[in-house]
Amino acid sequence: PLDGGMLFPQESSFREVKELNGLWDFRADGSPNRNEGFEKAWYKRRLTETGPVIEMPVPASYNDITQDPTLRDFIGWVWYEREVFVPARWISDEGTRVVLRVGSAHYYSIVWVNGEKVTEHEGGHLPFEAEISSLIRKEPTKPCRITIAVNNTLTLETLPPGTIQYMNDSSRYPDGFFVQNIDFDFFNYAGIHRSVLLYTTPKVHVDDISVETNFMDNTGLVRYKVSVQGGFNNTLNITLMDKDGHFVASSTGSSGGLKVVDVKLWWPYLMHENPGYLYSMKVRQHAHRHVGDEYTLPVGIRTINVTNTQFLINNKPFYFHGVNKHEDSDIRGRGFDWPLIVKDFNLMKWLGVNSFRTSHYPYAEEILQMCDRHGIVVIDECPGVGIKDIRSFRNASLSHHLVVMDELVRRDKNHPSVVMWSVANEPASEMPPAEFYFKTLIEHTKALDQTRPVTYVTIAAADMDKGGPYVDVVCANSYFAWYFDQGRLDIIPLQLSTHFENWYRKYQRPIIQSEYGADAVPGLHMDPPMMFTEEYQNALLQSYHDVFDQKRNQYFVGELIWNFADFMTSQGIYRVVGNKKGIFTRQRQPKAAAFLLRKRYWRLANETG
Ligand code: GCB
Repeated sequence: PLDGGMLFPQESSFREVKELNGLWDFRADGSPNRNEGFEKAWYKRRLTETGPVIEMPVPASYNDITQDPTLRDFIGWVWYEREVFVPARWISDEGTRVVLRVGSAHYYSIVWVNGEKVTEHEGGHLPFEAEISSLIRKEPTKPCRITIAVNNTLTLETLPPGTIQYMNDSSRYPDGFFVQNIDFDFFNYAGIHRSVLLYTTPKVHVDDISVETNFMDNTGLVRYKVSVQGGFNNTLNITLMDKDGHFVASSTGSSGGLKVVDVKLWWPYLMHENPGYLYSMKVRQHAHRHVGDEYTLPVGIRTINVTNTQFLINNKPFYFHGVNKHEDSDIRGRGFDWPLIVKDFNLMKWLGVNSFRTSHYPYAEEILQMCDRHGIVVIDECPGVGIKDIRSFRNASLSHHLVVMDELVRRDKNHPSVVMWSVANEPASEMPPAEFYFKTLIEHTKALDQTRPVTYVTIAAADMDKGGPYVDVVCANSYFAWYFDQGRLDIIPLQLSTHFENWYRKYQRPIIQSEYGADAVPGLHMDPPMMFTEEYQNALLQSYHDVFDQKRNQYFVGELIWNFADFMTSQGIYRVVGNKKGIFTRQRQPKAAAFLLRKRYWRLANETG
């Protein structure tokens, strides 16, 4: 189990937050073994003293920031550094705990403060932190120097996996030439992707909170658990307030239940006129002669259940009409960007989207918080993508995958918008070791969270898929008339119906079309439709929709288009400057398909409630 909680940093009368975003000093370690930074201990002095640096924005992927193709395609360690003044009151008050937190960095990170290593973390897309209180008190008047080394090298044990291939044919490649092979379809953007923060808590502090919600008739129930660290004999007061700040219920102690009369449930957008209703749960901690602490958690009261044929939210059938996304945009790569996030929410609402999947990795917490508030339903996916090589099913890979699920559930467990976990995307689930792998992974995830269904997204056929017996909902991708039977739109009705029937007959589980789509280069037109034109994308979607509508009243519970927007991939003959299956361009302008989908989604919103 993980050591401690990972509450989203928050300001209160007892806590402060200081953002360290902006320009950092930066250097990629271009030495042949990529190891000069460690050999020469770059973290011991200022980065400017050990060689040339450039300015690098944080948060952002570093790949598309400069004009240098070697940095775009760089593999190995890059070094970030900046100095920060820590407020004197944080240093002088021994009762203040100072924490350094990185929202995410891809892929492997090591962090030093004033030359002393404070933490390291494996994996992008999830936060990590280190308490640095005693360190900064050693040299109270000096600015504090933060160094972060980040390595994007993927191996068979990383998530996603990858391999490095050395090209030894000296008649074709220079000495030391290597490539990184990956089996997933998006650019392996790297760097510090989310905010770096310093934040404080009191020494005795609320470390973690978990809530589980339920209701019966008009009465809601919030069961909670709070853990406190840094001291003994604490008193905990829990108060639940409604949206207007009115008192609803209270309790004391580290675990218990709160009863909510005349409960206002958390409903998805378009299902109810008050979507995304959130109560606030204020957790107050005080101990004799110690400063108190206070943390407020937004709480949505709702239930999730799955039957053989339905996905139920608050006991009502929910139909997913939504999108798959990426954290991806021009220049920033995967870097956190508020204008982009808010624009994407506005586009999703324009489309009538009620749900999305965080393909193919956990998204920023700020995005999930928006989903909570707006009532947008989320399938929360871990970075288990591109698991195609049989060696990626070995124990070392599985162990890391389990840890990633621990970290993901720890971070996202309290979001009402998250209704299902996806432990992987399109693994080689037809291979024999996949059965044990997915059985273990899914059981593990269910043990971490008993309130949400668990799935992985498959591309395998029902009779081949080894993990099928363990998922609660079948999430099936298919690319009929695209990767197979290219150009033959007429085969879709037959192939898609057969595919669904096979899955349902075998497992009697609800089915979601978790991906389908076609590339369209914006502005390319042809009628009758041809592949890569806007007309072909439209016609393909339309044929899929016809089948969805036939199955909708049976066991078919959702459709998620691939993809919301065009996104960057590695270079290859299948991709014309990235994947063009977006219904919006990468710059978020609509293709014809966006209008088709908008019409459909608003119709579905009216029909499915
Ligand atoms: C898939 C993958 C997705 C790709 C998509 C495509 O099945 O899950 O990551 O981008 O197909 O366009 O090939």
